[in-house]
Amino acid sequence: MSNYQNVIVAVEAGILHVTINRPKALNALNQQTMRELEQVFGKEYKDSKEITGVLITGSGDRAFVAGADIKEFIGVAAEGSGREMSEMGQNVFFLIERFHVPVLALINGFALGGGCELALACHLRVAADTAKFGQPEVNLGIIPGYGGTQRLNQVVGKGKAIELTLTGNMIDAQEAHRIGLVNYALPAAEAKAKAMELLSTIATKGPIAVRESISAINAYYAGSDFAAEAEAFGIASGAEDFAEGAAAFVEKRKANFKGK
Ligand code: CO8
Repeated sequence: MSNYQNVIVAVEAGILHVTINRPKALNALNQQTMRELEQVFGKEYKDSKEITGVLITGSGDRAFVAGADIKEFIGVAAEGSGREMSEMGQNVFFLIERFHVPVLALINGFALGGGCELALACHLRVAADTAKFGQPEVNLGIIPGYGGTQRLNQVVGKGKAIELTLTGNMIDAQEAHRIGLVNYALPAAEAKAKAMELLSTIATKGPIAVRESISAINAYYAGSDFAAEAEAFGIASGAEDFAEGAAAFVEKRKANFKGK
């Protein structure tokens, strides 16, 4: 097994458990973590017959994933490579979306920005009732860049996708369930049992049927324009407003945007 720093990986009874493990940063996705997810889904377990499903969650009781690592991203965006960063992240999440067995997100706390996008790239979402969801990128002067502009539309429809993306407002697990963002919202103690029940049920089905169902359902959305998202992300992250938005986050104050 590969040596991972920021994810905990274990196979139990045919289920691959992947835990994002940076609790002090609310499991924010830095580049190292993204590379490790790429290794897990794109190499180590790609087409593995040892597993029938994947459960992905966040370490600790506060966060699933609170987004891309804002502090790390500041320097990279300043170099003008926001578009490439977005494309790299999109490619990691494609590995998840196109995985040969179902990937279920057990959302145990904040699922914000890239964290909500990670959950959206999974095939199934089960939330603890303490979970909170949102695309708060606009508060930083940027936009979702890991597929959120495309997959939020797919999962909840354009009306709610636009509202969540433009307001940056957080919603709770009950509201996320009401709008179809998660399959289930349950008390924390029951959420994991539900997640395991779903994966166990699917494990009894024909593996080829499961794999081909994922592939065919994904095919319906083949016209989605992830390249447009990466381009738009590059424009927003290259603007002065993002430097202000990111500084405001680090300094724990409200951003003063100038539109340039
Ligand atoms: N990145 C880096 N550090 C983070 C992040 C993050 N996304 N979220 C939280 N942290 C850190 C905090 O800075 C803090 O660290 P420290 O103790 O050193 O100050 C620690 O985690 C705990 O967080 P808080 O003290 O802020 O905890 P609160 O309970 O007060 O607040 C919140 C919790 C509401 C979740 C708050 O932390 C927050 O708003 N976090 C940021 C959420 C956010 O904006 N996410 C979107 C990020 S942008 C994004 O995901 C874009 C995706 C596409 C990128 C494509 C190219 C890279």
